Formats: sequence, structure tokens, C-alpha cells
Amino acid sequence: MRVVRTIAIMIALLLTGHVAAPCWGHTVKYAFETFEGTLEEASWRSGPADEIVADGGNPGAFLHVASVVTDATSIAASGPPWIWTGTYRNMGVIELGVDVELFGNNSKALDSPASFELIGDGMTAENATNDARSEDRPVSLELINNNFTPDDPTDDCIVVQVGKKLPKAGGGWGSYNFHVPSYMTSLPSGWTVRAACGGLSPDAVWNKVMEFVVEARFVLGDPDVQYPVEVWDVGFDNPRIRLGKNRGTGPSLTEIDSPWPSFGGE
Ligand SMILES: [Ca+2]
Repeated sequence: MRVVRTIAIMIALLLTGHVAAPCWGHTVKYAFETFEGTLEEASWRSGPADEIVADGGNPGAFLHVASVVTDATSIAASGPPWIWTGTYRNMGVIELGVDVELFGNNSKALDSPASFELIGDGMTAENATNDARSEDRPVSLELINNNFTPDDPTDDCIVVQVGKKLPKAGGGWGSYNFHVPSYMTSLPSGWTVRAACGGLSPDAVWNKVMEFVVEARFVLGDPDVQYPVEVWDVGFDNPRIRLGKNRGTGPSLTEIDSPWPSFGGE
């Protein structure tokens, strides 16, 4: 798995122009985070409760998010252009994916008055649990261009694809892949627009995001649905990105022979 991390770094070097592309010949067309390194090295993170667990992933190490109280756990990569963010269209991005295992989630554990305040207008813990139970949740991918004003959500541009449902707790690892046809110049089927984005049309929002992704985020839920606040115990492994043949005028990543890795769960 250490080889994979090296490959990922190779792609980063190509994208930042530090290495001339012809030196590499054929390069991989995907990169994935195995969480075999330290927590500080992990390129995808959920929050301050994150920990790396050495065994039980899909396979090997995984990112464990335990005892987090939220309506929807998520994992994200953000920051300066690297493997996971930047000019998706020029990179030729065609797919992202992640593996998720739900170890447990429990809204009944939240029975203090404070927890009710978190749930939102018109919802109590009881009816929220009945309306949006964990087994009804999909895994979604959000791609975000925040207009480089992270403190101002009013100008954000976000596109979302809602994927298949999470398994019940204890159901093992599930694999979730999302088609991201960055070469398309109109909003693809299966994608929706969120956030105001300056009032741009859906197609214009898609193009703006594909031209620059500031953050990629996998969310355990449909971002348009309000869920109850719960105590979560979740594992994440193999967040991944795949590049295709439809490359733009950006850094020249050459054709890739390696297949999209097949992880458990599909
Ligand atoms: Ca792993």
C-alpha cells in the first residue's frame, strides 16, 4: 500500500508542474487514500474525533470516526490543488469513490434537552428518528467551489450527486462510486445544484465547479434532507479519484493502463 501513496504523490507532482510529464510515460489514472500512514498524513478527514485504526479496513487501516454527534457525518479533502481538488476538467476527472462501514448510530442516546435544540425547527428527537432513519440514508458526493471566500457561504457553488443507500449498522463495508464527467459542459444527469452561486444557471454552476473544485466531500445523507442528530460510529476507507481520456488543456497526464480498483461491497 505504500506504493499507492507514492503513486499519488507522483500525480501531484505532475499537476503542479514540478516534473515534466514525458518523464513518466504511462501513469496511473487513479489515486486512493488507504489510511496506511499517520493521521497527520491522511488526505481525507472528517473532524477532530478522527483516528487511524490499523486493522479492520477494506483492507488494512481505515479512518475511524467514533462518538461524533451530528445529523450527517462526512469526510472531505480540501485546500490547494492537489490530487483531490483543483481543475477537475483539465485533470480529466471521471469518477470519485469511497468505502464506508457503519458500525453504529443512535439517536436515542441523545435524550438531554441540549440535544433537542440541535435537531431543528418542528422536529423532536422522536419524530425525527421516525422520519429519517439511518437505513434510509444514501451516501452523497458534494463538489464545492466556495469562490475562495470560505467564510461566506452565500456565494458558494455546489453540485451534488446522491448515491446508493448506506447499509444498516454492522453490515460490513460498502463501496460507493460517483460518475463525475468533468468534460461535460452542461449539468449531467444525476447531479443537482445547491447554494446560490451568484444566481448562475445550473449548467454554469457545473462548469464553474468543474473548472475548480476547492473541496470534495462524501456525506452520509442526502444534503437536501434534514436528519436527526445522532451519535455516529463510522469507518471510511479508500476515498479515490479516477482520471479518463477526455482531458482538457491542463497538465498532460498520459494514458493509464491500471484498472479502477475493485473494492469490497460491490
Ligand atoms: Ca485501508
